[in-house]
Amino acid sequence: MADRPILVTGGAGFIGSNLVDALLARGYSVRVLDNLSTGKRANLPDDERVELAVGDVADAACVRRAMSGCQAVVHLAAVASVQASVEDPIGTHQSNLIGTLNVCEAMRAEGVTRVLFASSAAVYGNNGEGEAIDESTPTAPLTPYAADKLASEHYLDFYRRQHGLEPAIFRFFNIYGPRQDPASPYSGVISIFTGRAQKGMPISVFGDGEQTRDFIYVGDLVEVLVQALEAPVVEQGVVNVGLNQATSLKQLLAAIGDVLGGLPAVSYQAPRSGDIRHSRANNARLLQRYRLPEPPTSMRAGLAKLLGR
Ligand code: NAD
Ligand code: UD2
Repeated sequence: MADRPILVTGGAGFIGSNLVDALLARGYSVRVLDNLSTGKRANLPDDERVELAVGDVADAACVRRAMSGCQAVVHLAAVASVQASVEDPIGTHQSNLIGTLNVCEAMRAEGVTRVLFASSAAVYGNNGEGEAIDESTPTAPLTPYAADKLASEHYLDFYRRQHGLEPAIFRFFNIYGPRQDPASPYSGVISIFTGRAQKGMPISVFGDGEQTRDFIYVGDLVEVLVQALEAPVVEQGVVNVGLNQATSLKQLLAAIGDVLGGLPAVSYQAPRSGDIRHSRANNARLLQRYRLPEPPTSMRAGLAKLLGR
């Protein structure tokens, strides 16, 4: 039935709340399961079609209750901090892998088959550095965060083979946009740089600033997620989500300076341990299966939206 809600775990977070907005705009009702550890109620609209269930994906009974009556799942809930997983591998494992298993079990019990999963480019580790990474690039997770993302992918594939689930697994590269919380030191670099620049606070670059990332605007990402929810069938195989564009932190800072008309002091510190130097997505499979906005949101346009310019 069209009015059965879409379950969005982590839906009060950065990506999740942007997805909730896109789902509402398409007439869906949404149930959000979120423990508000980094997500915020304020990220969600006051709309009767949005139900917020405050709870933990590590709690099987809680996930089962949230799954009841839903038509599909977008599983975004996780401790999205590499550093936190290094410092507390057991604690973050509860959210980042046990949570995925609880989602799979609840889907099986409730007869829900479509699930979208937020994996990460982190599963590639340093493999493919300096070239466009495609989905056949061998995985080499370097942290508990990346290991739990990769393990989640394998569990979802088990539930596909054994129980008929239809997982659409996306390896997000670096997502930015409104509601990425700059307050956390482990938030995305664009949210930290723009948040500090707007307040005139000094910016710290970890390394020489020549490291590159494949940044994609959150609005473009959620368009793909909605298409994947509505696709008649889900093709097998994980999908990289990026623009196949490498942007260095120095280029990022220049773009921020252009949009804001200047920058605060920028200092260069030691590189962050475990940091990947270059990351760029071969997004051929993404473009083959889904449609990005034409043209995709450029860094300048994305920053202008983020900074309200
Ligand atoms: P976020 O921290 O804003 O969102 C995560 C949400 O999950 C938050 O609302 C948080 O409160 C919730 N959450 C965390 N642990 C939970 C638990 N145990 N039970 C219930 N809810 C819980 O981060 P985000 O950037 O929106 O990330 C969303 C997903 O995308 C995550 O799985 C993350 O690993 C993945 N991802 C993000 C990026 C990126 O660049 N932002 C890149 C790759 C993958
Ligand atoms: C990784 C994953 C990403 C996501 C994220 C979750 C890759 C390529 N990316 O993001 O998919 O899963 O983890 O946390 O695996 N930096 C500074 N100054 C700051 C903040 C960051 O210089 O104040 C640097 C940082 O050292 C890094 C770059 O900016 O070189 C990007 O850091 P990030 O935390 O935004 O994202 P990243 O790539 O570690």
